[in-house]
Amino acid sequence: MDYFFTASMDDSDIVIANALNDEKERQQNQIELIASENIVSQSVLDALGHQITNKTLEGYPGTRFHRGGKYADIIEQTAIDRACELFQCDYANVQPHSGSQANLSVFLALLNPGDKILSLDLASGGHLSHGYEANISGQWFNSHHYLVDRKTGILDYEKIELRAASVRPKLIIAGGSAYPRQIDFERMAFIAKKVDALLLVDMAHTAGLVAGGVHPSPVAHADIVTCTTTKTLRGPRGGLLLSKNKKWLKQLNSAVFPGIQGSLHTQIIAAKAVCLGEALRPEFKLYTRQILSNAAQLANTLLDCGIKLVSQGTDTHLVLLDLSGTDMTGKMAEDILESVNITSNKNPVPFDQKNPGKWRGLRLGAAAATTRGFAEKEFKEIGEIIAGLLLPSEFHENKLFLDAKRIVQKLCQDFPIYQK
Ligand code: DSN
Repeated sequence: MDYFFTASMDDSDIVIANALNDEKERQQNQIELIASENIVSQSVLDALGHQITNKTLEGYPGTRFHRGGKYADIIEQTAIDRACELFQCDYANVQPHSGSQANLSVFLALLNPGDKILSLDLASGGHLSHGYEANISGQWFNSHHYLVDRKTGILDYEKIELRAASVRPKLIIAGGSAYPRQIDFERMAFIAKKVDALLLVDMAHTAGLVAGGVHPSPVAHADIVTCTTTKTLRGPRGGLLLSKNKKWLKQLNSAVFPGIQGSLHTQIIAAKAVCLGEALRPEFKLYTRQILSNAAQLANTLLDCGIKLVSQGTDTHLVLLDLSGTDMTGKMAEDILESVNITSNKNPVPFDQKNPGKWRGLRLGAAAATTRGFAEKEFKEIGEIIAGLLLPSEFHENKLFLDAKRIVQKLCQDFPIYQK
């Protein structure tokens, strides 16, 4: 008997082998503009596919519940040390399986069911795991939200301060998944302190930019910082917990394990260690600088072509198109872009409707296409294509579509992700 199933996947599981090969081709031939995506290095992939996936471990390095963890301990401790060096903090937990799990463990560590939390409204750029009714955070906690300014699309700290004073939350959350501007973390910490609340910053989208030194770090200001390793940080799918000091170490570690998670995903922790090591290299700073420059180019091109943007631009990797006032919804826009091999996602704009089918926003991000080598010139071309396809045009529509498809194909061929 071949208990080991030694045959290659092509021979043993053609359904999954074909889907995986097709996915690789899709990535090669589409321009990825989903703001939460990136393209990981071969070393990250090697860690993800490593035999260490076979290892079961619970607990933390040095205090495990299973034997055989000598090498996994080296890996997890290295990931912790690198996270602390990269983000200049004294505490890191590298076990959360995702950003949402990282947030949930903060809630378990610091809150009791029914406590009040105050976070950025979803349509203003917040995140489901920050107190939305569809998420456990909205079901177990008494959640309230603050908004961006209706006119500027930018956070109004005086209004946040007033809201905090009236809600008196136990926890304030800053950060989200579709706010294109920098957040004044010092001001948010001041507001939290004034009402005796703790401050959690979720820097899932900007962690790589913070690591690269091109975006202010929340670490010195927040009680706890969470992030994913996936997006601008260019690592595996997973989360991190960070804190400037060890004040919450016991509560946070116990909240992750055994609070909400069981055994480690050892292969993911190895991949996190690799990505954190990559982010410590000088080239990563250059990479993050290029992301910002590319996103600014994309935003300026779209504005020049007459597309409205939430907050009129960006300070980050993220650009949010505001299609209100046109006949187009975000869903229609993502369909059109996908038809020419540009991948994006619909998103609410501030004060948008609740129904995702009617959202008026389209979210774009520059991190993945920057990884494949695109610079300002290519982002200008992409911006012009997007504007041409989304704005009413005097050109013959079919020609516009065919030209866009041809340009995208050429860009993908000129900047391959994978060698054949
Ligand atoms: N939070 C989701 C996003 O921003 O797309 C997934 O990471």
